[in-house]
Amino acid sequence: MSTDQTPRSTASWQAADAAHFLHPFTDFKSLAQKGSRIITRADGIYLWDSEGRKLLDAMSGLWCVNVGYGQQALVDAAARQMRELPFYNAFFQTATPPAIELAELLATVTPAGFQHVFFTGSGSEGNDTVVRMVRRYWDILGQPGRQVIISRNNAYHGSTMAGASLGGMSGMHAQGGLPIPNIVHIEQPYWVAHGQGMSRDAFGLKAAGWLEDKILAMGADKVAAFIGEPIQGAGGVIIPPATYWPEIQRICDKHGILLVSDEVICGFGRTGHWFGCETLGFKPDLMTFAKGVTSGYIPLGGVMVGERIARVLIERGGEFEHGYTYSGHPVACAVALANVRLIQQLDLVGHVHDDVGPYLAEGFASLRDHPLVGDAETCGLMGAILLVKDRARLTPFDAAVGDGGGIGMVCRGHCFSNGLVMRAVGNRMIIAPPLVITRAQIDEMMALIRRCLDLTLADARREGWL
Ligand code: PXG
Repeated sequence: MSTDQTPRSTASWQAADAAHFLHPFTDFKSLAQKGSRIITRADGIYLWDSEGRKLLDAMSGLWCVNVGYGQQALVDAAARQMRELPFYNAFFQTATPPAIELAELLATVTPAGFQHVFFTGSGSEGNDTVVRMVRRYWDILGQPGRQVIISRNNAYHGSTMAGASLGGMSGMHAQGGLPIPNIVHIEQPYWVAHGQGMSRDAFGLKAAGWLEDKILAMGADKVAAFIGEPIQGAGGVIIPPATYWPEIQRICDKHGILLVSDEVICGFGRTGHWFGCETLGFKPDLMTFAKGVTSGYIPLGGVMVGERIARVLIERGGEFEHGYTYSGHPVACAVALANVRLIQQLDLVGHVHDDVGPYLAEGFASLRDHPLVGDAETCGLMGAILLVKDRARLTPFDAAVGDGGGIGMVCRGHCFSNGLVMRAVGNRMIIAPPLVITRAQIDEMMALIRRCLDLTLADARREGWL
C-alpha cells in the first residue's frame, strides 16, 4: 500500500525511488539501474517486502530494533505524546515531562557515575556533542591545549563532519576534506589483520599500547580524549581480545585522558549487559548512544555525561553553546521511555546474557567446521563469520570475486534470496538480530546461514575462486 492507500506496484515504487530519493552510502547510478528492494511491513524479527516475500531480519533494521517490530507499547506512547504535546523545545529554560523522565530513567540503567544526559537526534550528533564537550571541559579546566581526540582505523562514529572524522573509514575521509583538525587515529584491535602469530591476549595488550605510543607522540598535554566502540559494529563486528579495554582504561587513567565509549550499537542490551563497556570491562567518562534507546521506532540519540565532566560543566562552565532543535524531543523521549521499560519488563538483558547469547555462541561455534569459515565469533547478540579461502592460513579471497563486490556480497545475495538479512563487511558476514529472538528462531536463522554458506561455497568451487 502507498501512504495514500492506493495499491502501487514494486516497479512503480522503484521508478519513483530512482527518480527522487538519494539514499545514504549509495552509488546512486548503480542503484537506479538495479532498483531498490522495498520493505513494506514488519513483525517480531521478520520483514516483508513489496512482493510479499518474508525475510528474517538478522540485522535489527540497522542494529537498532532491539525490542523487535510491532511492539504496541511504543506505538501507544508515540500516539499519546503526539496528542498531548507533539513538540516543545528544551532551550530557553523549559523542559517537557518525557525528556525529564527519560533522563531520570537513563541515570538508573547506565553504569554508576552517570547522572546526566545531553539529548541529540542521532548517534552522529551525539559524537559531535562529544567533540565539543570534551574540548569545552579541558578549556574550563584551563587546559585549552588539550584538543586532540584519538580514535581508531575502521571505526564508525557517524556521518556528520565530526562523526566521520572520528570514524576511521578511509573512503569517508576521501570525500569532503576530512578529518577535521586534531582528530588522529591508531590501528584497530583486529587480531586477524594485525595479530596473527601472537596469542589474542598478548595482541590485546599490544594494540592498547598503540594508544600510549600515540599519546606520547602527540604529547599527553595535547590529548583530550580517546573514543572507541566497545565492539566495532559497522567495521565488521571486531571483538577485541579481553585484555584490550582494561589496558586502554589503564593508559587513559595514567595520562588523565577522557575515555569515551560509543555505545550506539553496543548499548541497550546488545552485548548481554545494558552497555558494552560493562561487558568489555571499562568505565568510560562519556557514552554516546542512539539506535537501541528507542529500538529505532523514532530517531533519538544522546551522550551520557559522567560526573567528572558534569560537575565541571555545571559548576564552572557557564553556558555550553551547543544544542539541537530536537534535543529532548518529547515524542522521541516518550517512545524511548516505553522502550527502556519494555527492555526491563521483558528482562531482555538477562535473556541475551543467560539464554539466547550463549545459545547463539554455540550455533556460531558449530559453523567453524564449514570449509569457508575461518572464524565465527559472537558477543551477546552480535556475531561475525570470517569467510576465507584457506582455513589454516586464513587466506582471504580475491577482493573482486563475484561481480567485483567480493565473497561477502556473493553470500549476502544468497541471504536475500533465501529470506535472510545478514550484512557483509568485506569478507565478514555479520549479524545483530533483535534481542527478543527465541532459541527456535535462532535455530531457523542458523539453518539459513548454513544454507547460504553452502551456496556460496558451491559458487566458489564452480567459479574457481578457491
Ligand atoms: N556510532 C556508531 C558506533 C554507529 O554504529 C553512529 C555512531 C552514527 O549514528 P547515526 O544515528 O547518526 O547513524 C553509528 C551508526 C552499517 C551502519 O553499515 C552502521 C551505522 C549507521 C549506518 C550504517 O553497519 N551506525
